[in-house]
Amino acid sequence: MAITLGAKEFFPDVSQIQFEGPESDNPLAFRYYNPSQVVAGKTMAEHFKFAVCYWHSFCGEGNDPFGPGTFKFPWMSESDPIARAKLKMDAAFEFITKLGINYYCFHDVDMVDEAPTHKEFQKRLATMVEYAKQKQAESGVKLLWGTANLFSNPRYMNGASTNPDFNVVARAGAQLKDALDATMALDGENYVFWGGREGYMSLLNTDMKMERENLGRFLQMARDYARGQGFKGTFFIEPKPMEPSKHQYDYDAATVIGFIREFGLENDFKINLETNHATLAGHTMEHEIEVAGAAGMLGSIDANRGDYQNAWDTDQFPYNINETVEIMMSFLRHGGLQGGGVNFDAKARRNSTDFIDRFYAHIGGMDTFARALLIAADINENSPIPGMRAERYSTFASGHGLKFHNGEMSLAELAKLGSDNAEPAQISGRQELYENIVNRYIK
Ligand code: XUL
Ligand code: CO
Repeated sequence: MAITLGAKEFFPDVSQIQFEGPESDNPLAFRYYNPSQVVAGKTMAEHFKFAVCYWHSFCGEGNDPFGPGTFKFPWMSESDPIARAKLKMDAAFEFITKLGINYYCFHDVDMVDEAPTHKEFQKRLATMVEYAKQKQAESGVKLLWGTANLFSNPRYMNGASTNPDFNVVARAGAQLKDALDATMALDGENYVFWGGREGYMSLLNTDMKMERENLGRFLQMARDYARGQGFKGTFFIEPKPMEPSKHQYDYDAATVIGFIREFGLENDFKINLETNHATLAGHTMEHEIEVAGAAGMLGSIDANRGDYQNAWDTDQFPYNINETVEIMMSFLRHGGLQGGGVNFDAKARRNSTDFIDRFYAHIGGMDTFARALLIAADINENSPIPGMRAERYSTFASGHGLKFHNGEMSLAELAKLGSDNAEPAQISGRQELYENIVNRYIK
């Protein structure tokens, strides 16, 4: 069947978004994101590998628990599911290309509507994978990661791989295999597991040990299958503490690192951290980056932000410079992302009803990250902070401290030093001075 690519222009009022510098007053331009600019040894494009997510930008219509969607997508009037999915993909690739973004991410069911049977959905997905292959080749846009949506369909209400019914686990396996195949067919660079319902609502009816073990088996099977098919990319687990489950097994970075090691997944899996998931877990995003980075598992980022007054996953676009500077300081400290990129898992607000709002949202998010990168690199290269941090730990740089840190000291030796030495002098942590320096560099 012949495929007509990009026949219609969906956003004729928007041309290619360009870098125009901080003084520009053009709302459809970048002020800080200059893809070819080298910062801390890499271009901005290489540091970030920004990605547009299909689900928020091209599927979510803005419904919330109190009302239906407010967005009117131009392809919705098309009644045939494949024709509708192709129009949506045309619009998506035009949008991604006009933003100068090189990557996208999807769930299987974002590509095309679910079908009455699994076999029928397989056919639909295969058609859309072929179409996406051509759109990628035509535009140069690449797939950062694919994933299976194993949480929306009512069959997954008690979990997917952690479901108490093996029949549902098997159904999830069918969907997982197809999503892996789709990701590999599109040269996806990574594959993500976010388990929204891989947790529990009540411990009264839950065998947690069995469910966690089954989740581990499911991930091992995914790895073994994809590696057997020649997949070279990285698998990511995306932590989130709750929502939709009361408690999710992939609670936060520290929990996921333990899980990865417990189930022997450490050679193939890293972590995809999401800002609003970090804050739901009672952490900052920079805390999560430090935890993943220290374990060598800082793989990818789902960029968004929460709301300080609302304790749910609001998925707003990044906007806060101070917070993003701290994120980028941790990011640079750990040498950036391993395999992944910065995916905008973020949605325009329900009352931001025009498509242009999605352009503004991505431009703002990209500029927030770019500006924060510039500031963080400046702090690293020119401010007193790296020196102050090194000085703070200088007793471990040589002598007894180094011996202790390297594991070359017994407790008896440590205790003798502690007992023989005079009471340690009080040393200030100087937190307020650090904060003042960061603010001074936010220009
Ligand atoms: C949900 C979430 C997901 C994952 C992919 O909170 O972040 O969109 O990123 O399943
Ligand atoms: Co996410």
